[in-house]
Amino acid sequence: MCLLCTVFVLNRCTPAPEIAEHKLYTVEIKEMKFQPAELIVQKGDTVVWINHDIVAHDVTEESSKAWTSSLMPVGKSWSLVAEQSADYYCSIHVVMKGKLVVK
Ligand SMILES: [Cu+2]
Repeated sequence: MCLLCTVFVLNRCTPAPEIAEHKLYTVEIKEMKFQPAELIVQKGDTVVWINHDIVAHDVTEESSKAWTSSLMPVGKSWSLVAEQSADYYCSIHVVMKGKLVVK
């Protein structure tokens, strides 16, 4: 059997794509903004917010405060396993808004 055929046969034994590992996404907080402001992820992926600004912020679900990072001092990060889409904001600086879209 040629090498390519061997690879093909072996690949067929690997797990199905739908149980592939979950991904990790990062949202930077900089200059009073979430960057990127809108993030599209798959359910079960992890999103990490990192405060790279010069003041403290938080990351809070906007409509019902379903989740919050609590106060994130400069240099700190907080993570969430994405379960459903949400609009979020910084409850200290309410003009700071972001969107998480869970597919
Ligand atoms: Cu803020």
